[in-house]
Amino acid sequence: MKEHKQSILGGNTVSYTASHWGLYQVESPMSPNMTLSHYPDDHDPSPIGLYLNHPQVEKLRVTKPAIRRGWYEQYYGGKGSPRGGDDYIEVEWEEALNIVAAELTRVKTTYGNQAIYGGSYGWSSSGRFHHAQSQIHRFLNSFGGYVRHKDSYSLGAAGPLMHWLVMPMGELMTSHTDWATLAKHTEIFLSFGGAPRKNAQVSYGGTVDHRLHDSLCTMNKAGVRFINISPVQDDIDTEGSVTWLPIKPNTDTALILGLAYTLWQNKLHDMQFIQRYCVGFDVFEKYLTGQSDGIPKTAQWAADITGINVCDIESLAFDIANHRTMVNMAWALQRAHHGEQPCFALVTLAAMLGQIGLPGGGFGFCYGAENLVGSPNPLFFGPTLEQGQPPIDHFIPVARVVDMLLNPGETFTYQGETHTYQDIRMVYWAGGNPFHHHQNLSQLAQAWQRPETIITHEQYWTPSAKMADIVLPVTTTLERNDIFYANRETVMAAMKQAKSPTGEAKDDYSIFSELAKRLNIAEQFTRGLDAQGWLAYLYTNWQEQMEREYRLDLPDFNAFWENDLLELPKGDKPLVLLENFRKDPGKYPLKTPSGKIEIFSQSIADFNLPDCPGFACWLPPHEWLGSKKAVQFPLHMISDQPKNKLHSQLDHSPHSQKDKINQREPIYINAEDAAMRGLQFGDLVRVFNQRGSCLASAVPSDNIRQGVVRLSTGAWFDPLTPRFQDGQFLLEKHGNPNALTADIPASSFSQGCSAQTCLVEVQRWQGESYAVTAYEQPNIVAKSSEDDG
Ligand SMILES: Nc1nc2c(c(=O)[nH]1)N[C@H]1C(S)=C(S)[C@@H](COP(=O)(O)OP(=O)(O)OC[C@H]3O[C@@H](n4cnc5c(=O)[nH]c(N)nc54)[C@H](O)[C@@H]3O)O[C@H]1N2
Ligand SMILES: Nc1nc2c(c(=O)[nH]1)N[C@H]1C(S)=C(S)[C@@H](COP(=O)(O)OP(=O)(O)OC[C@H]3O[C@@H](n4cnc5c(=O)[nH]c(N)nc54)[C@H](O)[C@@H]3O)O[C@H]1N2
Ligand SMILES: [Mo]
Repeated sequence: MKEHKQSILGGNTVSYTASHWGLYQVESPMSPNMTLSHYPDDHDPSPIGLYLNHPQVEKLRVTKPAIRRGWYEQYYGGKGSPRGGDDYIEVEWEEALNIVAAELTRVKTTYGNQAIYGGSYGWSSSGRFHHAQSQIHRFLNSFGGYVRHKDSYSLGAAGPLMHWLVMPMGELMTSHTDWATLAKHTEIFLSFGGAPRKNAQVSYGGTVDHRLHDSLCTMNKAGVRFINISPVQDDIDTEGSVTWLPIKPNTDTALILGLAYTLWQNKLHDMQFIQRYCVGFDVFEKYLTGQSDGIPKTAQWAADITGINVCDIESLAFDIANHRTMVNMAWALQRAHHGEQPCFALVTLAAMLGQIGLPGGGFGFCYGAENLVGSPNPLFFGPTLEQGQPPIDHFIPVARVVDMLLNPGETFTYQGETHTYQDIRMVYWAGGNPFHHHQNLSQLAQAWQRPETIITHEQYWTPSAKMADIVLPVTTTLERNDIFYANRETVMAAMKQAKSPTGEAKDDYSIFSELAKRLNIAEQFTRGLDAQGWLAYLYTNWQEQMEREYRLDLPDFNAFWENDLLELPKGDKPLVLLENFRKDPGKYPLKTPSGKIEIFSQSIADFNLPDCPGFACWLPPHEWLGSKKAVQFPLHMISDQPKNKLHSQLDHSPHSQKDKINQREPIYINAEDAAMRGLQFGDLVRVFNQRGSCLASAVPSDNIRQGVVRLSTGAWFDPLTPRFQDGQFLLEKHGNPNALTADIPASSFSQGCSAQTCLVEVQRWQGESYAVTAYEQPNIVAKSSEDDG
């Protein structure tokens, strides 16, 4: 067990809490002087979590159950107003819970469980028990089921795809070659989309040691050459030189085809590797050489599409063939129209180089997306709350939520199968912010008028809370006990309550337990346990399983809880992705249909989908810098992950606020593009396209390719008019890129989110400088005697 870190500081103890940004120390827990500080062993701690309890953050807490006036009036037989911009009536918990239980019962008996959408996508908070999605899914399964979601916004195309090509995405994420092996063996680190330090602040569940920055610097000192192919220059920081090839967004597949062609033309591809470990190269080769479509995918062909110089492409192909090369690719590339293609291309290129399974060679997907990737520590499993067996089997691919709400009864395809959208009457959300994460938010606002009831559990008055009918206030991580565990970390921690709940906030678990009592499913849902009982149960199950499978001698729950930190074994040998497969493909076959790497997937080809043919090919996205639409909207907008927060979480904290300019999110624009538009640092601009518009503050920069702008996600959605009528044009005041993105699936294969495919124009804003109102609470009124009559 880790040395007991509990210490006496001015008479007060230290405990721990965790967030997706890391483990933090809590000094003086449960006292008015409670403060958060970095975990001392973390080499590159993230400041994001230090603000969890800041007064500016607390100011926006939901403190009491609140019901939207229009819905409340309708519930009691009145006419009621639509969603968006409405008042909220605060009610007692008893009334709120009775109403939610009655609504759940009404919807279930009138329409059936398939009328409830409980997908509830979102990152919520870290902690193994109070994981909002697991809680809501377990609850709704106990209640007879719900329409769920599959996959994520993170990996909407790659998630459904990678298991056909090489290995399931989840396994791939946790089995990358470790950083030290890269420093020792890699000669060239070629990355499509960098390896951003800002993104590696985050790791699902948390981390005790942020490794990316030190690791990249070590590789740099070891002499690794870095080549970054990206529309932005600064998404990889090695404290040394990095060659930047500024590519047109969404054209990486064409570039990789140009590299592949150059390898093929010069016989630099490893046919022995391809023959022993892959299937389908012959089909791809016909396409590559133009035998099947008349177009050889030469370096010149790729240069014309990507904007990268032909000599650079050719010399890069020679370089990567003649050196130990790690080819890395950001997930952002597949969050795009035809997002499957860069995934195919990545695997194909790495297979042609023949270094998969060798130390320091092969591919990464993705170093930099999360801190987990490249961890040298052993992979175990964590304590997990079972969500229960789904009693009904309806689902949507997660990003198809608007299509589902607007088109009940219509069909969609997914991995070659056809399914039907259910007729949704109730949406129940806990732990996500759809008015942050979804594309084309004005369309979502319209689709959001369709269901009869929308319920959300929230900590803060987020844009999604303000679009819900019933808002139930929930605790933050600091206000409850939980267990921190994350993959390939060396410490597990007791996350101890650090402060009392604000207002009347309750845990998601206790809300669902109260509802379960009213719905006669308490025994199934709670198993008679309170939250602390569950922690002991989850831990003990885990401890026994770990002892059985890994022969580890672990403390019992009470000892773990008392001691705060539990040390898990560190990695002591190099990890190499697909090493065993390379050593013996017969003994260690892949989980693909052929057991080998599928450069061409016959299974996917048999689905007959024109937008996903089954091998790496260049399919132009619906809009990009080479398309006709670029005449009207000449800038490609990248909406990447924000550096000062996790998605929309804590956008209201001073840490996020300090980077806003005149209240708005900065939009980075190439200095020449800015000059052409007469824009200077800090100018208020309108970013627009045919779908919507938003205000932002211009930041001219040489770190971004011409023709590209970067507007990070996370600024709380702040429409000028909160109630959208059909056809009304959106003006968003704060700089939320999803005011502009298209809600178009990556393809009919995956139906993934395609946020990175988006053209816009930017102009100086001459109109009124509307104040940002995203951080204002809705108008909250106390209940009057007329309200329920
Ligand atoms: N344009 C564009 N859009 C994107 C992306 C992009 O690259 N570009 N990226 C996409 C990606 S990869 C993702 S993962 C999504 C992220 O989208 P989300 O995961 O929906 O975003 P978050 O802001 O993390 O939302 C989590 C919400 O849960 C609440 N919460 C936190 N803890 C708890 C809890 O314990 N209980 C309850 N009930 N609530 C809690 C928080 O207050 C917050 O409102 O966004 C996607 N959207
Ligand atoms: N601080 C912070 N970290 C996070 C998150 C967060 O919200 N905040 N979110 C986490 C989550 S949920 C996820 S899924 C991961 C996402 O990880 P990613 O999807 O990899 O992250 P992004 O920041 O969207 O994009 C990474 C880089 O790809 C580049 N890029 C974009 N489009 C293209 C393209 O067409 N071609 C090329 N070559 N490059 C391109 C962008 O310039 C950007 O620098 O990040 C995680 N990390
Ligand atoms: Mo994500």
